[in-house]
Amino acid sequence: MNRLNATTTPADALQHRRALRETGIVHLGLGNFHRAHQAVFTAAALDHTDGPWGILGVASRSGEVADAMREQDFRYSVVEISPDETRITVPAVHTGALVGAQQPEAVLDAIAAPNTAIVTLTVTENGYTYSPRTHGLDFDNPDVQTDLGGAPPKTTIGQLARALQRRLRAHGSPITILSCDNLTGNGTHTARLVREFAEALPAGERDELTAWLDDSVAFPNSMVDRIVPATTDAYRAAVAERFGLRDTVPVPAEPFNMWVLENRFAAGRPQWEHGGARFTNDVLPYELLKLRLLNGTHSLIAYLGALAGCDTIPASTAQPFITEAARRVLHDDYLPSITAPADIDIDHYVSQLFDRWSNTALGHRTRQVGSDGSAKLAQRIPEPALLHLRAGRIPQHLALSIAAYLCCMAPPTGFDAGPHAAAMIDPARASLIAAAERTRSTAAFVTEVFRSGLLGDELATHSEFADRVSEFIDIIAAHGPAAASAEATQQPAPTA
Ligand code: CS2
Repeated sequence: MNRLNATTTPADALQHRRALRETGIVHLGLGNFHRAHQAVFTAAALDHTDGPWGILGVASRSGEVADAMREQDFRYSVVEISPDETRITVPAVHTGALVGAQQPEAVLDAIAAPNTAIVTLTVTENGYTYSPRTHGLDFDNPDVQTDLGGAPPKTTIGQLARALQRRLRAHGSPITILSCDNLTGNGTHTARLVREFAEALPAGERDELTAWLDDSVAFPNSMVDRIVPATTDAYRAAVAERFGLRDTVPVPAEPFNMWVLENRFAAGRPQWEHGGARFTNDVLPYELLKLRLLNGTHSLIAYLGALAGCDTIPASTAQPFITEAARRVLHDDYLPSITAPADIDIDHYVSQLFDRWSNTALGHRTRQVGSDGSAKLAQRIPEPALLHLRAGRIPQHLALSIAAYLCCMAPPTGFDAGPHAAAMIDPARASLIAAAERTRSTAAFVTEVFRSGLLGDELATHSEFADRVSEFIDIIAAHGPAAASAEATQQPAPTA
């Protein structure tokens, strides 16, 4: 079977037909999310208006996607999947692919290149090397220290700071750094981390870089949304069947796609609005809406689902007790913590969420959403939990979320969390297991988890919340996730 490439791409699948002449964007994090989100918006922008907006994609470590993209002339399919239909398009917006760990100098040069106007990031919550305690740069991280020492950078923040330094010395033209990760105030957060890196440099370097950051580098905030599972052979087969072509790196995605950004770009941007992107001066309400209602609830569904033996998110929401827990965490715990943006019809948004989670054709796995919980939950849970706790109320389903997470990571003695929980990858897993082994009771374990700063420091001061987490862990271990959910949902909903 022929390979998908520039010659074989079916004309009606191609999202835009312009010849890409120039690279204007360097993207760090060449994973599925970027390829089904920003790439698709960029293709729509180019379909409307020509511009120097080719994307050089940088994978952090693995060469799998970069190599395949090179072999396919940077073409790949986006397989948009719903129970009713499968739509396949080829965005064709990439002009190159690098692997950061193998070509660190080439990445710095690409960001420093005069025609690069934007660096976009999807490096996941874990990729920002920040301390959950201070939210600042994690100076205890050995990679941060090596990067500060001047070695070829390993961390994203080191990469950005060193590349900006190179750019400043070469020509100093303005540039935008656009985070597309699920972090509150992702642009502001990235700006802070890059600045802290710059401030830790020797005085001469520090002063020139920090002054230039203020003058010439923009860090807009953005909210990104599209459910994008991992690629499986089923999607490769869908492309083969539809096009008669072999694409080894297609990306599955749900039909829904949303992007809300601040319109603060230092050196121009593609007209992403032609793909449906919205520009606003205040992204925060959209970020909180999405991070809490979608991502926060998603985590609870994934952990309860995995513990109940469910492989996928739709299989989980098909269990009435999980849908009920999802409904309650969303309405009782998350919704009161946000102010919905004026143009969002909240009832419609919420009912769409439940439809999106029950997209059975997509097969989004509980282990994918459940992975990296240590970094994800820190973005999703502490702030809304604190709002309730300060008002004297225990957010039952946030406590249940943490309990279910901990049961997946460090299953209590004698409790089998099952294969889906075991398959979740999390950098904190080893230390959570060690903490569970060290402590003699569930309560002591939970206290230690809170004290470790994983969920920030303030939550650790609310022992009534830790007690509830510990009770839910005991119920899960003794009677299973459905019994723990029943216990949580029995508690009355808060009165407004
Ligand atoms: C999910 C997100 O894996 C997760 O934690 O909640 O990846 C989610 O699917 C996306 O943010 C949807 O936009």
